[in-house]
Amino acid sequence: MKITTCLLRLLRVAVLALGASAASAEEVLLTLTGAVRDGQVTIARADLDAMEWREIATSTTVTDGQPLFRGVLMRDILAHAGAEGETVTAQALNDYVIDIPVRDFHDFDVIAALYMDGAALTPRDKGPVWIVYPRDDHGVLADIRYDMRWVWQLSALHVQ
Ligand SMILES: Nc1nc2c(c(=O)[nH]1)N[C@H]1C(S)=C(S)[C@@H](COP(=O)(O)O)O[C@H]1N2
Ligand SMILES: [Mo]
Repeated sequence: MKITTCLLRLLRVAVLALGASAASAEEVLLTLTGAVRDGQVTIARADLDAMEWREIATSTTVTDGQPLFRGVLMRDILAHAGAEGETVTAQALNDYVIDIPVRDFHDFDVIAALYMDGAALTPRDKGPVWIVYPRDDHGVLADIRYDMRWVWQLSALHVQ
């Protein structure tokens, strides 16, 4: 009897764990609106996992040294959403909003980063998604105009 109870409990823990990971894989990280497929496309972790991941080691205005960021190219996210436009209005969880020319994402390998130095970015720490430019690879990017486009806590992209 005890063994049965124990096994049942184990089974429940396993089922709960599976449920939790499935939920987080489907949890919406980014919402794209405007000139995208069907007017709205949501991106979950599972969608990003099906795409190519890139790394950028770069200095930033808010960290020391050159952290290693890992994420998905912004241009790949736009392509995935069928985006057709010249400007992306990026919005953050803290209501920060800024317009970014889509050109940036073709001129530079800008990523939507989910990890910094191997650790998942959390809403407390610029996450879960942070727009990261390859700042150290292009002199022109070390400029306030571009620093303003490093949106942390990114939640939505409106394409026009
Ligand atoms: N979510 C969010 N992202 C943001 C901001 C912000 O207020 N909220 N500030 C932007 C600005 S104006 C700059 S210059 C850079 C660096 O901001 P900091 O120097 O104020 O830390 O992050 C950008 N990303
Ligand atoms: Mo700024």
